[in-house]
Amino acid sequence: MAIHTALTIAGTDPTGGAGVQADLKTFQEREVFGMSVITSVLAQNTTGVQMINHMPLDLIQAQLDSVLTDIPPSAVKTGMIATPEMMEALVDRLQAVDVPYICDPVMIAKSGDPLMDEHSRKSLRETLVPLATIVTPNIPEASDLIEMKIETVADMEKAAKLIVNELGAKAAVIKGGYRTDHSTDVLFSNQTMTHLHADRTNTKHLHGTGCTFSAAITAELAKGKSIEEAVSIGKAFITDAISYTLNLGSGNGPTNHWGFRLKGLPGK
Ligand code: PXL
Repeated sequence: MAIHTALTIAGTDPTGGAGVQADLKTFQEREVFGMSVITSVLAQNTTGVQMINHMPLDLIQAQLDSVLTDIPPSAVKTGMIATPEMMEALVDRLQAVDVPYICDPVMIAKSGDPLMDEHSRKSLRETLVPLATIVTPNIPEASDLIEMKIETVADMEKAAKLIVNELGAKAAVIKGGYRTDHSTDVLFSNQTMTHLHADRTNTKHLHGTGCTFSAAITAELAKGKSIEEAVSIGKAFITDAISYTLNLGSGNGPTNHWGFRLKGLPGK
């Protein structure tokens, strides 16, 4: 049996709904061996972020070297990379690992707390995005990356195209979760535009949705699936994780990482 492995490079959430913890749970659910490099330790819960401590650059690099010299990942994902220095510290190693790389351009938490410093946005565009197999921004993040207002689905299409054609990523999926009318995601890959539809669930429990969606895509790319297949399975996975809500926490609660098992995924 082929063993598929995936590495997440990201920040933590002690309540387990977002960040590294959400990524590892999602990898496990998709039967991919999960590994992690921690960039920032956060004190946070469903009500917000209480404290953040960034790991020293040499410790981030040492964690990466520990993994990469021992267990090669079949795919790599980055989440919260808070400073330009951290981004620069990752570039050489990301270039050297010749596997799919999923860049989740994490900027703010669902609670509204900033997870990236102001000066990092330009660096993200210049360092990590050009290396990505796929970038997975929500509407505010895509807006920030390409410096345009995004209101309509046509704007989402334009943004996805620009992330590929101007910023140099291989593919981009703009997530529709921030819209109020429908949750259509827009994928631009192989010069083809695809719309992914899902019914909306009326819930405030959306903490970690971005991490979970991009981790599911990472797991499928680790298995050798195409970008289109991986995004389609990721969409089904996050839709079930949202709809089978757990109602945990007093604020914006986590998604249900085993939700898809309660219904089953297409093609599983
Ligand atoms: O989903 C964005 C995100 C990424 N990383 C960490 C987070 C969050 C959202 O809360 O906490 C550590």
